[in-house]
Amino acid sequence: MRKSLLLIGLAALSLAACDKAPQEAADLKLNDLGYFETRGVNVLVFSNTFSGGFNDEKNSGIEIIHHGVRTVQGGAVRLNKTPEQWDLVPASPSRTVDTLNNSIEVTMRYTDYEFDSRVVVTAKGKAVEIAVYLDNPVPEFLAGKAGFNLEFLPSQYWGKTYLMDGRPNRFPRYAVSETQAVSNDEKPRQFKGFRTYDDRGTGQFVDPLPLESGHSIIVAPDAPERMIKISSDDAVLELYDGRMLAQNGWFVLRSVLPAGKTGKVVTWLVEPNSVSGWIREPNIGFSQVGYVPSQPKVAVIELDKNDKPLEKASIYRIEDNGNEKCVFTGPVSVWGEYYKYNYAKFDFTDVSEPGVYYIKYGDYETGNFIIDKTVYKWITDATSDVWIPIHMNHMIVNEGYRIWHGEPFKEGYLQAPQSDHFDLHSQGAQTNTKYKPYELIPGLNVGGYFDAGDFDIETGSNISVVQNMVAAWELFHPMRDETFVSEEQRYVDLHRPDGKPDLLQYIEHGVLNLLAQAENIGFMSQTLSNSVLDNYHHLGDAAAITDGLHYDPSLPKYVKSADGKRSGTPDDMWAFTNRNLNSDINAANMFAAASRVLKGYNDNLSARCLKQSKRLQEEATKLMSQRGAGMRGRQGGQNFGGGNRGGGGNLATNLQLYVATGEKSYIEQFEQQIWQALDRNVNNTIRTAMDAIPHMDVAYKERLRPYVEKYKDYLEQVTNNNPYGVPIGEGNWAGSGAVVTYGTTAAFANLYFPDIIDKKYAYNAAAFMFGCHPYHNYSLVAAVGAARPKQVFYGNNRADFSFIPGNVAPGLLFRRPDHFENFDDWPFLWGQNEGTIAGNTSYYIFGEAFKQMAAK
Ligand SMILES: [Ca+2]
Ligand SMILES: [Ca+2]
Ligand SMILES: [Ca+2]
Repeated sequence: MRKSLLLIGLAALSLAACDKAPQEAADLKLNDLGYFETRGVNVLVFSNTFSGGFNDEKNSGIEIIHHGVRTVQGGAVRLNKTPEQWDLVPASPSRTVDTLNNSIEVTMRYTDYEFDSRVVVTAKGKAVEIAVYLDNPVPEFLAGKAGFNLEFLPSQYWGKTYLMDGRPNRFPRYAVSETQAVSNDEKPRQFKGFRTYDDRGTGQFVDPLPLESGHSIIVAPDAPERMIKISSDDAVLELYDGRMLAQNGWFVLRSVLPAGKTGKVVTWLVEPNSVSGWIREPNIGFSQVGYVPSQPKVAVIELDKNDKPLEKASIYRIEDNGNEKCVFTGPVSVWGEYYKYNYAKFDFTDVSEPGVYYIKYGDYETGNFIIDKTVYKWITDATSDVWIPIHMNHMIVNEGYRIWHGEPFKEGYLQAPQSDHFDLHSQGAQTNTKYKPYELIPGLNVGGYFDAGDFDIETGSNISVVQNMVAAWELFHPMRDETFVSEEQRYVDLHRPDGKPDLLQYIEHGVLNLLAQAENIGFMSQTLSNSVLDNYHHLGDAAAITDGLHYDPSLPKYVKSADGKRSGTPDDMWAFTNRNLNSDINAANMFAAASRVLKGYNDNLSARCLKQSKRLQEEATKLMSQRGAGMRGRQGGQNFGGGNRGGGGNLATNLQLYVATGEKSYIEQFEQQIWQALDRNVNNTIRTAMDAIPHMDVAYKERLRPYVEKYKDYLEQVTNNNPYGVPIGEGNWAGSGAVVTYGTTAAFANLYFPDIIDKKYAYNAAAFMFGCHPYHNYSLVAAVGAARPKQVFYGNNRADFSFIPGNVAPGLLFRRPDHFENFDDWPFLWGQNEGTIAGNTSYYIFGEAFKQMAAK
């Protein structure tokens, strides 16, 4: 099929003989939402700006959503041939939509170089003209460097062909083209002056050379849904492969801006092919994990606005002789519009007999799913047996024949000097510790969990990890033992029982690092993180990030001392020690809880936890009252209720300390605070309030009832907000975390108040996570969902287009103004595909609570 299309495409272009050129499509028009639109083609012009938290997030500038897939982005004046994440991005101080002239104008500014430019995009029939204007010539340093760039998603173009001035070629599957080494003096400044590369003492950076150049390119003539024609009379088009510098690079088409010129300096005509009469295939959302017989079962069908909803859909059963039989046909009810698509629902709750089924909607058949009371039994195992132990820092982690990583950061952590950072941290002028900048802080290279797709210890995340695990232990006592953990050997072996419950070992491992911080720093650090950007973006074995040798500035860079213990390479990690009292309070809360759980398992550690809990609680409370009203709780009402500070401590901490110590003063303070907090915000506080139920009397639970009723109103409101009935976030980081939190609280509310809170809210959350969501219907949890989990995630093995089992993707990323997206062939967009240790342990707790609820 592919081959014949290719032949026809080339023949049409070169011979104009058997003419199968695309049929005429309607012209591109500027729509009410401020982008250019025709059937299957959306051209967005800075609907999404380069203002994300992490510089170039590959989500901005001029973008093309081509037959439902955002295959092109990054259209802007850029300073690099193939921009990396930390290369400078332009601010866009103004954006003007001119409906009269069918055009959008955006100004761009690079403040580092006082360089301004404008881009005007105008609809011209089936194409857009992109024109770059300069009011002043390109600054001298940027002449020959600054250009207009447009980036193409590698996974949607590799293997496909292109024609540059008629010369046929193919987009490479892997980056193997050519580069040159150029003096660092010629490199445009990177984000905050950091450098993404280690030049190994050469004084040179790597500069990619073009794959092709010319005045006209047709990309993907062999794939009508991806075909785009681009031409320029006044500029040369150069095609680059961004993966030569960074695995997350895209194919880049660019034209250098001419030196010394002003006015209209570069003009491109860009014509994305529109497949005549194209209608996006329905996305039939259902739970890939399956359903228990008694639960509601509703598929959500996402439809192109040009599609007509069918009246009925059916359920087929796969019988034990392999035959397929229609067992249920029911009505499809239209839900309505939600952003760019139409939605309909198909309720097949009546199908409850255990078995293997699939959904048939018109000609579309879904993958199969199971109905059985056991389907949720395994939903947390990949997370607990594989993802969590692989993220144990300062350990060797083995699985069968494979070492996931060696022992990282053997040289320990240095006191951070005053500095900025690339992962949203900084170190102030004061260290607040007894250590001088660059001095080794002893004892920190123990325990703890990698943050996410990176390898730092985010203290806040690690605190919530221990809290999540303690909660899971106390509520569910999972005795699962599939992991061997030896802190003495610093060795972890997956799938090897060692007679100890894994969860207790994981709590111990988290606590070891946090205690080391409290004891050696005196309070909680912000983070233990990379000191240099050129090893922050590491992909692969965590033990290879640093050289394992203490940094000795008296040695030349790249040189080891004679005894082999020190090196002149400044790669040691840093501890960032700005003191955050909220973090200390959270840690006090966590240490109290951990102390309780570790008692009888590791008494020494338990006692140290309790000691640090009390000390941090007292110190932080005292310092807070000294700082007075200037100090605002940053963690929101749940963790730091306003108005309670004078009373000392926060809600959740007081509860934890009461449970740990039995001291009445803590619970009295908790009781003083909880009702006010519930009055202020029931949705954020109800979970903490329910956590107290096992430790309080019956009257307490009864007094909670009206708040649970109020919480139900909120659940109902969310249920009707969108077709999926869960909170759907629209931030730069997609919203799975909020869905998991929503589902967890709803599951606990059902467990404690089954007469008020129905199970359906938590079922909706689970279905969303397991495939019933926009864009595609894959399970967002790696390796969970028998038929079709997602296949790529932003883990530390993302360069292999793989995943770490049990990872939970942030999921459906919202792109302004109306597009949800989750790439499953391109792992590198963290806002869609990265899992975090805090998020994945929240999922673990959700899964445990949900399993209990479903089993009841
Ligand atoms: Ca991080
Ligand atoms: Ca174990
Ligand atoms: Ca080192």
